[in-house]
Amino acid sequence: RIVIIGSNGQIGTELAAALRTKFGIKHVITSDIRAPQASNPDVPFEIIDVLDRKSLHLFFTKYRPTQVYLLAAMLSATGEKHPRQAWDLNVNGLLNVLDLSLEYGVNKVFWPSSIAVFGPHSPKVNTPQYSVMDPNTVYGISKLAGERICEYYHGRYGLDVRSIRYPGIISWKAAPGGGTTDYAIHIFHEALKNNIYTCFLSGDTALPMLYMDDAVRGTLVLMDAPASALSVRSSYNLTGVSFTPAMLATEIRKHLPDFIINYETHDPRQAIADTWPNSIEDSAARQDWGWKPRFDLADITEEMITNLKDNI
Ligand code: VAH
Repeated sequence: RIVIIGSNGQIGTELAAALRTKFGIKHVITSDIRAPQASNPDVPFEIIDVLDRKSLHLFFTKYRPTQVYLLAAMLSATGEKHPRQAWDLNVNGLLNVLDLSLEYGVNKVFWPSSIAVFGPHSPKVNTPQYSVMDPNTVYGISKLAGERICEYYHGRYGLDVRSIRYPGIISWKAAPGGGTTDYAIHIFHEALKNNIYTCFLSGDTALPMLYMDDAVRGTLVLMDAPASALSVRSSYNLTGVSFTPAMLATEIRKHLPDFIINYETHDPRQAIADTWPNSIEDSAARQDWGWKPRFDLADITEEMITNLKDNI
């Protein structure tokens, strides 16, 4: 059985769908802190608070998962508003899941890290797998700590926990949750609705990004790779494409010629984005498990506009 904790989120929603396709709907148990908006009686779902060890214990006893995907987290922008909660959820939630995965003999665990683990003194361009890492958001600090904990549980206890440093992820099916890269999603909704968007990052803020289909496919390829192939047990660098809001606006104008973008100049998310890499080097993932992105900026823009214009 496959268990997903945090299945209502932007990534969890699509990872759950992909896992159901792969393993069968009855073998994938979804869970989150509250019921999903559109609940489907055919889909096994449980309300789980990853910080409630007792109910988590009962959950593991009931389902005895062979694989666990822990997607519950508080992202960068929200985490700066609630730092203690972000630390607690992101770190103690991970520890709870790793301990129970050990206790119940779970075969494989997936836990997402983020390019937010890099900081002001990390190289900005083609940031390498191993690098100076001085994150200064609670989210980034918690993800860096989580990477160290995952590597420790693998090294000391042999737990097969695997991780990817996701860049900003762009998707249209489920709303993003409080991230700094979310402008790259909001912009499509605003462009299609109002033909104008006020971006909370400056036009020249380059960030590494990944289309959701690439992120989900990469996650499943990593989870299927033989353990012997994996040289990284902290978290793999991964990226699809790097672009700035200005570059994205130019690409959108190929579909919506009159689209206008404005820039806010004092949003707190700018200070967060300025500490992150402009681009990422992901050769370890390419060498160890054959990673290769399929969606470039033009593909992402085409996908987002095609799929959103019918929904808006
Ligand atoms: C965030 N979307 O903005 C997340 C992600 C690299 C960015 O971690 O916080």
